[in-house]
Amino acid sequence: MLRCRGLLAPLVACSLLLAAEAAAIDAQPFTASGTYLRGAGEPPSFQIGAGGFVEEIEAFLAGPGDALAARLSSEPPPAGLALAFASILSADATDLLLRYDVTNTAAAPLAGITFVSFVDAEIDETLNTFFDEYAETQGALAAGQSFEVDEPGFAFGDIFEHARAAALDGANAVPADAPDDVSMALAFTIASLAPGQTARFELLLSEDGDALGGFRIRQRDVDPRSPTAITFSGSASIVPEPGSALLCAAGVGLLAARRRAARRG
Ligand SMILES: [Ca+2]
Ligand SMILES: [Ca+2]
Ligand SMILES: [Ca+2]
Ligand SMILES: [Ca+2]
Repeated sequence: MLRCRGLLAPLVACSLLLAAEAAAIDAQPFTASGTYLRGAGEPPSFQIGAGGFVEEIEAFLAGPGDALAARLSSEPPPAGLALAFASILSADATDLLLRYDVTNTAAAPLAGITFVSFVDAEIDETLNTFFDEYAETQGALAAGQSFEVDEPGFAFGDIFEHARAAALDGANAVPADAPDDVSMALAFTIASLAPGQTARFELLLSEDGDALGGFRIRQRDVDPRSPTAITFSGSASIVPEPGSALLCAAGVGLLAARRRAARRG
């Protein structure tokens, strides 16, 4: 099924010049669930590097056995899961961290939770279109991690359907020798989440090549006038529970007290 794309917003020459001079990330407001969609007819404003602009950031979350993931821009998390989102821009504004904390609010462990992050960005769309771009991947996927690069589903790509199904195909369908409209997705599956436990999914969008974990996708433009590269990477982890951290600190304190007592004795 094809998706709709809004008409390209016309940009006046002076704003293009400004965009070309500016670097760094100028993130625009996210929804509470950590998604973003450029308003129809609005000029691009969520900037990455000199010429990159985010069109859409979507997130999907699938619970145990779900055939379709919840699309978090418009749907609540699956039953038994709670979501908290935060975005953190590095001090030099070159890296934007998206942090999705997913907590098991059910009474029983939940097995097989998959989180998918989908990013559609364009590089110098007004200079050379959004479909003269390609992606390259580097490094090795972590256990439980998967990826996909494809046209975002307005023409031929199946990435958005795969993200919705929480089943990415692990292929780059827009490599350097077949440039088109690039979109990127990363997915992480957590084998089991105990009651009260929180899984943390962190995604990084970088304009200077920084990455999280051992795997990264880099979006580029074939036009030598467009040197912007957008690097997308991520990682998943289990957040240590405050209770266990406190217990651990208490245990260390007790041990130190016993050592002191032993020395005195
Ligand atoms: Ca950086
Ligand atoms: Ca382009
Ligand atoms: Ca695909
Ligand atoms: Ca794109």
